[in-house]
Amino acid sequence: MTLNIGVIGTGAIGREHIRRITCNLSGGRITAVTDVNQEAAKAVVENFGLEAAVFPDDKTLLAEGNVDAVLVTSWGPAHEQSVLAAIEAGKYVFCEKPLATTAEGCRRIVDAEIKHGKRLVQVGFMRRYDSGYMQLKRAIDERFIGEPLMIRCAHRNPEVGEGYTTDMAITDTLIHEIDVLHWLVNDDYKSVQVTYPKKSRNASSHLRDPQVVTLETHGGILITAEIFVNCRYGYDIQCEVIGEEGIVKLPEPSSITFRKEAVQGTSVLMDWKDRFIDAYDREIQDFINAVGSGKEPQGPTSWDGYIAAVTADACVKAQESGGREEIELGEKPALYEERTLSQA
Ligand code: NAI
Ligand code: NAD
Ligand code: ISE
Repeated sequence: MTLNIGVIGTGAIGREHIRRITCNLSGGRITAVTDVNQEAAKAVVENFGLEAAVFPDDKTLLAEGNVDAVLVTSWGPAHEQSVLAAIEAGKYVFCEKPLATTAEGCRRIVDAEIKHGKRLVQVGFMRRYDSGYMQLKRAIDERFIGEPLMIRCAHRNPEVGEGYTTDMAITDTLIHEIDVLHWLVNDDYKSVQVTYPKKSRNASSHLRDPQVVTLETHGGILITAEIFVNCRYGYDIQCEVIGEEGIVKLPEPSSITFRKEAVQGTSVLMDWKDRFIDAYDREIQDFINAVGSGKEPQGPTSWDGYIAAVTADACVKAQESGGREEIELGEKPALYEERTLSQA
């Protein structure tokens, strides 16, 4: 069966996902689109030659569109409303991070899904589908380095726009580490502290950049994550796990080495679209495969979106207080307990 998909938000990543579903992946087609900028939505239909209807808003798309599932790729503050409307309409949803911009908003989504009685939502934490992170996960699960003790990571962007604010280093950027690291080590966060090194002159006047976030897990693992969004030289994601019996490190994206004009080197990628291109392909294909055969989505859940939001809230509080802030998650609802594909 071909899954009919509606897209809510046809900006940068909305267009990327439409491109991959239309040109690269199998089992899905775009049948409906909407964007607050109606011209952007119309342009997408034209540019990709889609046989898709353009709707004025998410509610109309859900009510009148020929859709089995929707992708929510609008900007973060609009996600909650669209995801709640999709759950109410009983449609599967792939929602880009963040699931909602507040923990309360994520909790409303979790509660709506529990009321519906079945998981419908997958959150776009694509790093879990990246082959490098998958290799790290396998090594840790197989106890290749014994017990993990520390994690050192860095999330660097070449530059950000004027609209990027200090809290976005957490809610927009670190949110990927927040999701992938607790998954990697099967542990929950306990506390966080944020410190600010010397500020880069390339950062806008209102932005603290870089920042160092120190997270501690209940199991005692200490994580230091550097966020540096005006590093200029590239889009660079680093992760090193230090264990009792060895160290495992995220592989660099594969690339030719060159010798030219007295330099021996390797290029560094500049864009998130390229760095995680395979992971985006895999996460969306996995979503299509599961829901296209009537199964619950198998990727990061609404509860994972909630964990990320609660943790991000504590990180933002720690940015402001300068002190150590506690992270309290509450009990995981039964709907989100681990299960195999055949049980879903
Ligand atoms: P964008 O600004 O390029 O696109 C967002 C689009 O959504 C715009 O066209 C806007 O008009 C539209 N929009 C906003 N609210 C809407 C609503 N209520 N209904 C319909 N359309 C709406 O933003 P971008 O970069 O595409 O980011 C979108 C989302 O994707 C964000 O949540 C962002 O965090 C996430 N993202 C995820 C990445 C990842 O690595 N997983 C990378 C980049 C973005
Ligand atoms: P964007 O600004 O390019 O696109 C956002 C689009 O949403 C715009 O076209 C805008 O008009 C539209 N929009 C805004 N409010 C809307 C609404 N209420 N209804 C319909 N459309 C609306 O942004 P983007 O870079 O594509 O990011 C979109 C989302 O994707 C964000 O949540 C972002 O965090 C996420 N994102 C994730 C990754 C990732 O690595 N997973 C990378 C980039 C962006
Ligand atoms: C963007 O929204 C992403 O998700 C990228 O992966 C991240 O590197 C960037 O900092 C965010 O703004």
